[in-house]
Amino acid sequence: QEYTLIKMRVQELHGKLASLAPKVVFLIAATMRPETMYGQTNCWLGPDLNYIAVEAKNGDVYVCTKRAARNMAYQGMLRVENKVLPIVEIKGYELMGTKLTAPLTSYKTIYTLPMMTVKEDKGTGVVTSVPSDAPDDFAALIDLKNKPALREKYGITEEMVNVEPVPIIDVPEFGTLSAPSVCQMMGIKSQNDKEKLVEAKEKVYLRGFYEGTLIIGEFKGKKVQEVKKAIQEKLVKAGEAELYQEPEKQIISRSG
Ligand code: ZZB
Repeated sequence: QEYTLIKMRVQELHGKLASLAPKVVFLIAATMRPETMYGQTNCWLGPDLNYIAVEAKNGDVYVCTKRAARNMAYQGMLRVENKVLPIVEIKGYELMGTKLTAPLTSYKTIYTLPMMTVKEDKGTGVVTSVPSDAPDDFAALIDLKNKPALREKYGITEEMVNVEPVPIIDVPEFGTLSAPSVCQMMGIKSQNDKEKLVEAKEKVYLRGFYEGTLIIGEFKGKKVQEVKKAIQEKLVKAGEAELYQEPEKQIISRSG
């Protein structure tokens, strides 16, 4: 599994992250869809997951799960190789509402928000949200917009969820907002509609990849299939992303 790791820069270091100043700190999101970064509206963290901050090769600080940090250490992405030295340990809920700067998106600031289905054992435990093209993201965002109690629980303000899906890819039949259209067609109203969301994701994923055309950015008018690699390379060259491999299966040690 090859992921593109998207570097989302933390704008202000608060709470447990304050001790990291003056270092530059990034939340590191793992994606299979670098071409959708034009449509990022927020970043998802699992509120109850454990995250750590580790020193990257160039002295910056990366925040992700310990499991992902270990993989990064073995891939030579961290200052210290082959082992994990956490500088800070922090729970997802302690990072909610963090302001981030992310590449390619038109939103100058995006916020970290809670998503209950973020998996600890996949990617980095940090997920970039593209509600235009990912039904899971669209459903989770709707929940936060519709449920004040959910926002309050995690200290999320209305301003933080005041974002709309951005049309970035045109898909035959689904239009330029595939995830919202498919969610509407299937009657998906919340992230709790789990079975329907699996089906929606499959539909949107396949059609978006094979038949989608970008309608934004320097590759506007090109097929997703043809430009995915170029967008990934462009992000890596600009220092805004890194490549990361994930072993298919691995033994997860509890001690770390
Ligand atoms: C941006 C994006 C845009 C994504 C999209 C999907 C879609 P897969 O193919 O099943 O392996 N993801 C990454 N890590 C996690 C995690 N720890 N927990 C939950 N979700 C995670 O899924 C890879 C995708 O799952 C990644 O790509 C990421 O969301 C999410 F338009 O990043 B994606 C129809 C899907 N569209």
